[in-house]
Amino acid sequence: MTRPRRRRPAPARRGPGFATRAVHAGEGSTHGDVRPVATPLYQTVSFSFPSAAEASAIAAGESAAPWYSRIGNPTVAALERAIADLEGAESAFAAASGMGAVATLLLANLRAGDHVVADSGVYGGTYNLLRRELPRFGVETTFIETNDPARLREAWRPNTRLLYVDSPGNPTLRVLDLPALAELARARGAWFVVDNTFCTPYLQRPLELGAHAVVHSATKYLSGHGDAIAGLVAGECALVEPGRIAGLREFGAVCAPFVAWLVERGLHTLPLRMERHCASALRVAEWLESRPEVAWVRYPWLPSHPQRALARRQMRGGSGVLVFELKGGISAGAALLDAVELCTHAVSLGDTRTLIMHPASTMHAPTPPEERLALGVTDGLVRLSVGLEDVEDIIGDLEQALGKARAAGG
Ligand code: 4LM
Repeated sequence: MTRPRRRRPAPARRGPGFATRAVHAGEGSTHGDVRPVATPLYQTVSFSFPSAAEASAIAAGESAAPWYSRIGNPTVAALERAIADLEGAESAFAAASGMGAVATLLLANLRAGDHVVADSGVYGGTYNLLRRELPRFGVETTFIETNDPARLREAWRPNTRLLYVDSPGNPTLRVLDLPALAELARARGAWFVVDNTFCTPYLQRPLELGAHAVVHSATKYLSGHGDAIAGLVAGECALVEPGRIAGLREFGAVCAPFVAWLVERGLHTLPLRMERHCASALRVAEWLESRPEVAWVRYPWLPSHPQRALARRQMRGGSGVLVFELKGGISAGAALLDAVELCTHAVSLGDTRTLIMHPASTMHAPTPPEERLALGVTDGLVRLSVGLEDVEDIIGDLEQALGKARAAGG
């Protein structure tokens, strides 16, 4: 009699990996008997009601069937499903832009008398919304460097309902201790919201580190090709659903179906693109740091980054954005921007193309200089979003541009 062979224990089952989910998470749209492989584009305003009785049920919310694209559209829903999956969120909603997402989330969840603590490294548009617009509705914000526990304690008030940060900050690239901030916000009964635009869920998952919601300018890495403006919020239902239901219906900053289609398609290649952005940005950052014309470079994966150890704990890579300042200050920076040929002098980031820009004279131009400096945006700071071109060509272009800037006396 042969002894039964001992079976090897089955390998522990784990769910599909990130790249698999990036390709498949948006699937599930069907149209009658037709079973499209790619996400179908429902470029329609309304959906006809099958009968009067069903029309009433649909309008009353008793059925999930779509009926009007401001309230729900299957192409937009595919994108929402995909980002919720990739961020590990209960729920998600898509909006017309990153700012549409931020504004919808905040307006749907805050009320007059509430107080927000925000990191001073938040994106300029978010800063303006919190600093200049929301006070008209009775919502005050205190901006601080949230990595400083003493300042954080000092800024906190009994009515602080929300802690809002970007990590890494735009354009300071300051990295924040997300688990520590989550613990503090949760202990004090406040929401913790993280703008995850720079990292995407491929490099950083704030919800797993304790955040209640993440915000994205999907305009950037998620869509990835510089041809779509969109925003996303993903997180706990308690925070996301008011944004989706009241926020989008009444405030109306919905994502257009074609844009949602582009972003969802972009997600399929997100892991590949992010790997390349990270590898090339690190090479460019190291090269810039070795140049005599450069005063300093900041990139989360450089040993010289002040929060390098923290970045390596909570991020999988440094992403594609770096900032630097030339020794010749603002005039040298301007000469550099005029001299680049391959790099495109434009705002935005996360594009296939390498984009270079000067925040003090563009994004932060409306901010008074002393306020801007307090946000870490120095006069000569240049921001580079490293694209998907051959890295030798990007470095070659910067080299020739630095040469021209030097010749111009910068
Ligand atoms: C830029 N950024 O930096 P929409 N959150 C972050 C951002 O960088 C942005 C937004 C939200 C830039 C735009 C000109 C971290 C935008 C706002 O632009 O509304 O999709 O995202 O160059």
